[in-house]
Amino acid sequence: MSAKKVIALSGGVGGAKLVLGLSHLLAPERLVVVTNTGDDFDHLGLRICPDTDTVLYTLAGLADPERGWGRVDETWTFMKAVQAMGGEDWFNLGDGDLALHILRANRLAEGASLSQVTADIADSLGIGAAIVPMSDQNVATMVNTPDGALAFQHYFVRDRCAPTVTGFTFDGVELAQPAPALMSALNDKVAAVIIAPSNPYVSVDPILAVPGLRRQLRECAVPIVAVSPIIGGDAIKGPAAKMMRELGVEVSALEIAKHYQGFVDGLIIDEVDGDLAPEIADLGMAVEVGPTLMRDLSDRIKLADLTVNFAARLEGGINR
Ligand code: FO1
Repeated sequence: MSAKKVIALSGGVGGAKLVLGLSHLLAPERLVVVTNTGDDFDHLGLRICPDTDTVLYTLAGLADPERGWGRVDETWTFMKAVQAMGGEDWFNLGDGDLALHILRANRLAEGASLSQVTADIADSLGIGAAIVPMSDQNVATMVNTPDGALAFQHYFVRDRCAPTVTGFTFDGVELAQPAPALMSALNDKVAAVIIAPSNPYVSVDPILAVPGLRRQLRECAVPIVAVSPIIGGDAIKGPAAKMMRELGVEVSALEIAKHYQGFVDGLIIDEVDGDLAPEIADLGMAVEVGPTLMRDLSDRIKLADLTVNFAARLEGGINR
């Protein structure tokens, strides 16, 4: 795959784990990580970008290993003070995390774009890979429920994913354009597009909903491979399995394959799901079976290696 770029589409915690593996495998100038901004929202006067920040903290070695989001060794003086003054306290901003939020809010207020600010923060944290929010225009994932639509963080954090999900909309996406660094990556030499094992409905679909992006990724004419976030009929973290049940689809890697059918060239599924491989292949995509559970750094690097090699094997063999 030489010096060509690898474009990875990622949500938060699960996606960031594979991205970390990729960052150990590829020279920094070869890795372009496109982050979901559908989870972003304004809170206490600050622009919060959870998935982008999770990727930043993970690649900088600053992420809290238990929570997955926010910074390790965090302190919570700010939140305690907010609580004491009767402020909104359902969304936790640690003291160190607050520093990032204030720096970002300042830059945005000065007129910098989200992708410029993110690139500068990545640089300041010593991250060599390009971390690119999918768009500089605001997109807001809305979770539809029988009682109406909920803003994503209200659904996810405030209501702890309890409401029943009936569907999703990505408010503002029709006016969104791919971020400039993503546009230029698409025009560079690309080796592969990798979809991290992130929630397909609320982490990957918002990225693919940016007008023209799905087509532009296909037009790179390189293998597009996804890693299933469903292992053995369950999601490792987050509400993906609950969402699938509520949407009336089977919680299985086969359903992930159906979701990405027509867009991806290959899907990596876990060894425990190996018996699904023939049915997935019947959908018209290549299947790779391997260990996809990422417990430690070594697992992350191994899965990244499997993913990059799978894509490399598909190169040239793609029927487009
Ligand atoms: N997730 C929570 O479950 N509770 C929180 O209080 C919370 C705060 C938070 C602050 C900054 C940040 O970047 C992320 C934060 N997250 C929190 C995680 C985040 O909202 C979700 O994990 C993602 O949006 C889903 O990918």
